[in-house]
Amino acid sequence: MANYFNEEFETLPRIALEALQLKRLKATLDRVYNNVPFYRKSIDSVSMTPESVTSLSDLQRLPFTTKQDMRDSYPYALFAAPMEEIVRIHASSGTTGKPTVVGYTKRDIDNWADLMARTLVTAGAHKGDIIHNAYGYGLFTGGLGVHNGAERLGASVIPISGGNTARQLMIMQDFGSTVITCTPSYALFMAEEARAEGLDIKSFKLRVGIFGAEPWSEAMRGEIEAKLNLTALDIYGLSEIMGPGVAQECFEGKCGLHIWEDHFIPEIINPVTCEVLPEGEKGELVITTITKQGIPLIRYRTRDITSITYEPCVCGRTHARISRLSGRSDDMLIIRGVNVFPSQIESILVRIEGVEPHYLLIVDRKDNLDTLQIQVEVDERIFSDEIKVLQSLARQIEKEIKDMLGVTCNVKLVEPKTIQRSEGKAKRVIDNRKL
Ligand code: DLL
Repeated sequence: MANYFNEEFETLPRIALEALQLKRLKATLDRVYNNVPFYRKSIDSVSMTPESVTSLSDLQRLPFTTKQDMRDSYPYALFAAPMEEIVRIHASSGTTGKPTVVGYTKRDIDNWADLMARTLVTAGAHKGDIIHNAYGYGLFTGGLGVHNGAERLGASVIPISGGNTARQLMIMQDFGSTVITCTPSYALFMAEEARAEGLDIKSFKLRVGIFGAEPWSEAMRGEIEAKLNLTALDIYGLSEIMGPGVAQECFEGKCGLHIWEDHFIPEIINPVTCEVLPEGEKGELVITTITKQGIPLIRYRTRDITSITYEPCVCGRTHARISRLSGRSDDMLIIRGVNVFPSQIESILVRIEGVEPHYLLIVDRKDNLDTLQIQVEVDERIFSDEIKVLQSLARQIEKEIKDMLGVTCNVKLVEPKTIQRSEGKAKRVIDNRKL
């Protein structure tokens, strides 16, 4: 039997869960229809009203909300509560232009702390744990989101934020941190730094790692678990919807992330045709928030690719599970017509002996043809081998990628520690075609 933070809501039978969703959806529609001109217009545009929604399936008749809609509403036009009620503002950096801004009422912050505490417990954390929170504090939701949840749970949280890795390691060891929260790429970087400093990170007290905010793979999980000697679990979230704690893999099942359906209604759509897909099919995750006051979003297109299952889970939680996020529909590379996600390449690289999970994909266009170069680090042992050995390893990787994914690439093996490390989200792709 799993530990729960809020057993009643986490194990709500589906009928009760759906009844609650409908009630909350209607209240949310009412709120946005009356407070946000954008939503009044979009709901009017399909000749509906909040009252005309009488079942959950009616949601499918409502228009989507996109990142562009959020940009067009910069900074506050989608807020559904007066500014006097907004107690916190976060923003996501985005790659171009202005950030996406989100506002929270006191109740939103309170719900977030509850959901994040639930998320931590789902990952196997409990009171008495020392949570080393290395997600960045600031406008990014990772740091403060995890922080408030850890306090709500009653665990001891170390608000270390990202950066200064040598100091992180010292504190982790001396303070006896039992849970670590950061991006998966930063976790690997910490392991590497520990090794360089002669520290045996495997003998630290870390028991669980809660990693997310960027795509990663099963192979990378194996690598992290072996290098840090802990159980690595996947956490999902996005600032537009709330921040970390939208979905979490459970310690018991370790198979898919429970999406908290008493606060969010998930749908999976075909990103091209926008039709809603059946259970189990891969597509873009669309989320409707049903408890938020500050900035509720109706059918928000996350761009994240996953599938959903309503199968019961060993942990006893009744909330649906989404599969590991395999990338974003807008991060998908199309190389000579073949669709490739960076995470697919990562899965192949990590399985190959001597290859490190630090890589960079460089896409270019030469003579109207796409080219893909993969720069990947190899370990010191391999790097000091003869040129012939290196060449044959590079050719082997090229062949595996061609066989598995159908794309031709050029592999360049680089010296250990030459690919830039990140303390937050890792940058894996440089697409020069867009320039
Ligand atoms: O990354 C919130 C967060 C913080 C989640 C800490 C987990 C842990 P944003 O900066 O708005 O918010 O970025 C959200 O990051 O749409 C996904 O594309 C990606 N992402 C987040 N979690 C995962 C994950 C935070 N577990 C965007 N796997 C999302 C893959 C993820 N991608």
